[in-house]
Amino acid sequence: MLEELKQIEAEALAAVANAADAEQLTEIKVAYLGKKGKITAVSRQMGQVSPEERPALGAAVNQAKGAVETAISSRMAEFRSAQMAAALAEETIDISLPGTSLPRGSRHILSVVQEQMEDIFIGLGYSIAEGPQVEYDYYNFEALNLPPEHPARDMQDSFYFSEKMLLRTHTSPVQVRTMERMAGQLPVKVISPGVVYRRDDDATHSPMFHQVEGLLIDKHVTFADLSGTLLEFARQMFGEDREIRLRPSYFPFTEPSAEVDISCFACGGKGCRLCKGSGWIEILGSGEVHPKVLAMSGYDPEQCSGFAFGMGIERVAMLKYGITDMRLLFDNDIRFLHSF
Ligand code: 2U9
Repeated sequence: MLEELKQIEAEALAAVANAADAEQLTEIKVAYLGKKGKITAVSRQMGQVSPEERPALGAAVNQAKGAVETAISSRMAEFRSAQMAAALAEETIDISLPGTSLPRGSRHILSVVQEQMEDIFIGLGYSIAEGPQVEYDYYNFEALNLPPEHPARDMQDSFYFSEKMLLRTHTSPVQVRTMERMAGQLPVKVISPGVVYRRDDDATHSPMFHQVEGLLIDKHVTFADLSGTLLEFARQMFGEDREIRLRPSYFPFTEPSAEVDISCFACGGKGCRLCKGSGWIEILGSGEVHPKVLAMSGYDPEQCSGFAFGMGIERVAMLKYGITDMRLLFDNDIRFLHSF
């Protein structure tokens, strides 16, 4: 049987050496080492051999298997590298051809406008403050002097999680938290950009929108500082020949309060469709921080004063880019988003 095995091995090695391609090699592998292969058949006859001869035959079968396997793998590697060399010889790459261009994304117009606004206030020495979107009733309302019966506190107008927690309706709580953290130190000079939530939904209101609010507290901060700051903002945002107009208004957290209009950048103030003939466009709300609001967060209204303002980023973006429906900003239609 040993003799027969030697012969089979020699036959297999010769076949491997003569194989013309990878397919033939695979056939050879099956014919000698497969389930019904010749070497496998010899190992199956182990039972018929005397116990004394068995170890020698076992070793010989393993040796023959190993030798044939090694020969097949090395021949297979030869075929593979020849195949690769042929493919490479055939392939020509013209490196002067233009590459395949990948579609490029663009930044959302709201992010662009938010960053423009941030840059203007950073230039005026403000820092950016951020805070949670899920807020305590205390920071969102109470610390801002909104009385318990104020309509904004109604379930109809705000999104509540519980009696004490809600989605912030403005970014003012970020400024309250900043005042607490500053513990009476001066100056406080921050803007808080971010998303806010109100139960509103039509062409000019969305249940989720964005604001930039600002707060400056220091010694001797006056209404003139507020007016000068907002004029500078209006000119950087909407053009250097803008004027602003302040109209008396009311907010619980500021006293006195003012709505701020900018001279229309479409007609220069003469009156047109954009400004509805008035020459002015309402852009933000503002005022001197209410003494109660200062005191509640650890600032002595006898020692310092402050101003605050707030505006909607969507409104600024819509005005600047002539967008007539706020919902377009949130529809995620790529044709709209790419158009800026
Ligand atoms: C503190 C004290 C006062 C922030 C202010 C406004 C006026 C205002 C609206 C503009 C359009 C909200 O997005 S909008 O609907 N905001 O008119 N916001 S004063 O006053 C503050 C903030 C924080 C501690």
